[in-house]
Amino acid sequence: MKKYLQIVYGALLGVLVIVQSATAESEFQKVMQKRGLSEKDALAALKVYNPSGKHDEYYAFVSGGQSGQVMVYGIPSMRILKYIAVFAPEPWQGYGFDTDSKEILRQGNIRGREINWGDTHHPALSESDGKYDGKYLFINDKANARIAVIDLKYFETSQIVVNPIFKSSHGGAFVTPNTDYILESCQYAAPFTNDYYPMEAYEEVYRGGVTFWKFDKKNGKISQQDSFTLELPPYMQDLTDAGKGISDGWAFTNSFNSELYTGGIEKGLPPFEAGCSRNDMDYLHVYNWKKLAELVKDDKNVKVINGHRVIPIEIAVKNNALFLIPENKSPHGVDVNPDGQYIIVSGKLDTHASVYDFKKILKQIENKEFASKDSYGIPILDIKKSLHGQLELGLGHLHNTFGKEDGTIYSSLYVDSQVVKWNYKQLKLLDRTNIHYNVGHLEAMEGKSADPQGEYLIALNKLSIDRFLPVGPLHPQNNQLIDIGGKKMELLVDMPVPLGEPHQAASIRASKIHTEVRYNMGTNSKTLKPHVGKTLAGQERIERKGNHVYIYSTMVRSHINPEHITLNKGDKVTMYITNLERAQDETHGFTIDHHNIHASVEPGESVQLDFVADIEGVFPYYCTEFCSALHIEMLGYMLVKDPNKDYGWIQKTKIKGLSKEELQKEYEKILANNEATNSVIDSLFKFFEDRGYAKYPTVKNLVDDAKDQYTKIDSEREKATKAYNEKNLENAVLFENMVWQYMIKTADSAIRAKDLLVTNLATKKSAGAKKGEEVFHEGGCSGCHVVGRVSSGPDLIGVLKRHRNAEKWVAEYIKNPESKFKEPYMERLIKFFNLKMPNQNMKDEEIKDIIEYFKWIDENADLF
Ligand code: RUQ
Ligand code: CUA
Repeated sequence: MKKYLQIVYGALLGVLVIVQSATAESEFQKVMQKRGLSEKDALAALKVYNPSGKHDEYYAFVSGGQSGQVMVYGIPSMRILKYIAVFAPEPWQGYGFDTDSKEILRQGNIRGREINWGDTHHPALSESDGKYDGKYLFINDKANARIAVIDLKYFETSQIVVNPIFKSSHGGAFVTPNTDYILESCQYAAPFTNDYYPMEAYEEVYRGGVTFWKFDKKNGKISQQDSFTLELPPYMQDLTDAGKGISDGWAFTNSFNSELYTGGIEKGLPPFEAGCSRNDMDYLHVYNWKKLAELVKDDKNVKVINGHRVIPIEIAVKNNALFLIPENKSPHGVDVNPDGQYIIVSGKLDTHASVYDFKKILKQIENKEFASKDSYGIPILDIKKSLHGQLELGLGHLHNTFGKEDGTIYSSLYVDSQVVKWNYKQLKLLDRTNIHYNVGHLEAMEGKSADPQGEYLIALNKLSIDRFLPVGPLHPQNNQLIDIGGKKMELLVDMPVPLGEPHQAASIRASKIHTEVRYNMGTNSKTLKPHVGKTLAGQERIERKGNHVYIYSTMVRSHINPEHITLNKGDKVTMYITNLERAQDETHGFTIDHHNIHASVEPGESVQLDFVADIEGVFPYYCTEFCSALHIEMLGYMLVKDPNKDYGWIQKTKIKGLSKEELQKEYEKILANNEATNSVIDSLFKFFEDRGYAKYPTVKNLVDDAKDQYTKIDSEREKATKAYNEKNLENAVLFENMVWQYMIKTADSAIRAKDLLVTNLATKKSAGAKKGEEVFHEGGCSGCHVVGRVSSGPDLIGVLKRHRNAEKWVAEYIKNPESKFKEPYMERLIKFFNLKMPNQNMKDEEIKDIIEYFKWIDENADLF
């Protein structure tokens, strides 16, 4: 009998589980149905969805194309985290609008001209031993042959260098395995000097090349005087990659104009596109950069052009440092595999991918076994003897990225709109998937490093056509995330990119990036040194030297000091602003109306603004970041008067103020108010101490911030008391008001800290209690009930103890409130709150969960 019962009980339990999962499933299916999603869609959503607060596994740094900046998003969520301003002004970051960032932007001036945009193509992460180290990011500007350095501690551009001899550059930025050099190859050949030469001089004077930018990892800067260029024939060099592992010390650059074609469509000649693809073969350039770096030390080996050292072709050839290997015509990407033995060249106009074997290349070089020479005297290796093999992939093969398993590579097919997975060692096709549409670059996680991580792949598609809501003829780009964790590739999600053409992405495991949350007080974020205008609290001042006015100002929630600046028309103004905040994410922005200036001043940062006060008038200035409840009050006035004008007619107008008695009353009122607020703060601080808040770093940060605000009260209180004693009631009221402001700021952080601390301390909610909490909020209960406080309805702490047989009573009451209205206790409550609880039509299951939630509340009653 007992056994029989056990079986029945077990069966019942089983049914219960099934019923439960069936209801869960039906909820799931209801949503799927409503949104028209397949099971595959739902699965993809689960793979990319980050609930609030959950971080991504990888960062992707993506070139912003013609926007001239770099975009940062997270993988797998594909949510944009930041745009890093690089070659173009970015007003919301103050980039190009404050003096310090202008200095960076203006490092990119060319021949005295301001260039305010860039065509960013290839981001590259700094490497140690061929692996990404998370310290720096580099990016090229194809249009103006420039390279920028971005410091990944701050996600800010810290340097721009202009190539002194190239007029355009595509094959950058690519780094050597320890980031000794950043490689930048030229694209459209042109004379190295800045002089005019007709197209007829193409073969003789126009040149291509590769620049080796010397990078100093310690101070994070490119040293221009230690950099140099290898001269190359005008073959229109395209992409580049540095060798690693066994090919460390070498680098590879392909090209697309072995024809040396010069165009001339307007003269009736065939266009470039025809002329540059007439030959069957173009050249892969193979060169030994370590040897070149030695050669350049001897002045005899270099010619100096525009102040920059260039190693001529003949010198490189004479020293066995430069070779060519034929490659199928007009290739595009060139990628060295993780261990450095294989070099994969994309076909573009040929359906084949070519896999070169570095060991075979090196053997020919060592044996001086050359097939021929080109017209510039560069030895040409035999293609057959250099190839490991070729594999037919499809049409429009542009780029490659490496997978985690040995030999796996993913390639993009622009024309076929596909990503193919294959094995470059076995020359075997493994899988193929459609993308939307016309993919250029692609990036598997850390896929170009010596240590690829696999997992996900992004396809950077050039066209999106019908994928998104239409926004006019200019469509967004489409970055697609593909799951490559399994045998088959699975498309997960599309991400519209509302920016330029994002060419290439570089991805890195999130745990490798270590950013700062604030600057040391008074830092120039562009030099990371103390700012000349660093101003601490109490040092605010305005100094005049002739007609140049220097303003040393500070910003802190929620005021700007000074608040009045009076100038003479024509004054030159240098304004320094220091953000005195230490709290995470408390940025202030600054602008003065009508003066085209803007700064974003991050915690601890000092910035400089320069302008001329050349128009008369009254110009409000204000903080542009919503930094506190009193952000809108964070303002001041710049008043510019004309020194040659007579303003004598302006009468001082006086509005009748409050009477003494009224002021006294107001003063007392605010004192009482402050006292009440203070006791709330006291209880919060006591709560923190009692609960050992310091063990929780994020809570501690917030509490420190609260305490920091609180310390500012004393001096305001002193001023208030002093004013009161001097019978200046008006100021006494105002300073007490300031006390209150600091209390509110204290409370603001403290309440956030308390919520966080409570989450940390509370017992774990059961599944039912969790559900119940959701229902409680979504069902509208929280509209009247606040846990821990009497609000428009009673506090619910202890609600399960206030009635006999309370669980049953509360359940019945939620189910049908009216049934209890006549009970004497309820009659009193209804009278007190002047409200009757409405029937929210809760289901039994929901009511059960709410009661679970109430139990949890009672368990943690002392936390509220
Ligand atoms: S390139 S889409 Cu500018 Cu890297 Cu090939
Ligand atoms: Cu500071 Cu708004």
